Amino acid sequence: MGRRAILGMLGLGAAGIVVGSKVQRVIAAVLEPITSRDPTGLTNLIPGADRFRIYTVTGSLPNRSRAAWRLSVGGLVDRPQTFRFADLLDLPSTSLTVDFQCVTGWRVHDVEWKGVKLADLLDHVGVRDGATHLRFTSFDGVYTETLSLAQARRDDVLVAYEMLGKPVTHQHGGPVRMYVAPMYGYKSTKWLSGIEVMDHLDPGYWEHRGYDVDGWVGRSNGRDDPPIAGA
Ligand SMILES: Nc1nc2c(c(=O)[nH]1)N[C@H]1C(S)=C(S)[C@@H](COP(=O)(O)O)O[C@H]1N2
Ligand SMILES: [Mo]
Repeated sequence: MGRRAILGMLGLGAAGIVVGSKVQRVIAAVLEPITSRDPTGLTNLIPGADRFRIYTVTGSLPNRSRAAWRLSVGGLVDRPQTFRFADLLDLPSTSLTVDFQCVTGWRVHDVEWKGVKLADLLDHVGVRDGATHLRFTSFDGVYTETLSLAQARRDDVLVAYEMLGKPVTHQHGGPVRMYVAPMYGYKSTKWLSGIEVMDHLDPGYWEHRGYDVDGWVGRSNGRDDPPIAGA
């Protein structure tokens, strides 16, 4: 890789880093492009203490308390609702321990997640006939994602409020983020604030930038590995 390319990436990497030492900045900016096959999250990444990298496409890490957090669920549903954090706790909780994998190649094994199955939340509001897709929005104001209704109803898709055995931190997209276990990390919207049930597909942030809408681990974005057991 040419010096110019590395310098360019350094500039790109450093631009969005909002916490961490100078040394971490350099490590993040230099190692990531070299070990990656693609640029998801290349801008705005911070090596986390828990083996995750912290991604934010906006260059900042929104911080909202559980008390201030709201999730609006609307579109093709019988009972549109703005959920407060306590409303989530009223729904049955589900726990999963599975790997987390970013499409750029890093993986964290055996991450504990807890939250509400998206399927349970959808049953609570009642999905109307004609619905085919969901669109997720973030209170970072920029990020979007999508799932088909069938994907959204899987048992391993959570509206998550605990991660790594504790409340989802604001760096990781708390107080509430999506966790779509069978797909690459970009499908799991951080700082979740909206879910709209729709009758068509509206591709998400990274999908407008070339990533597969169906982001199955091992079976998308040019990967032909067998899917990871349990993921
Ligand atoms: N709002 C928002 N959600 C996001 C992202 C982002 O930049 N902004 N990055 C995605 C990507 S590419 C990955 S791999 C994971 C990273 O989660 P982490 O920052 O908790 O490690 O979040 C996903 N969800
Ligand atoms: Mo990612």
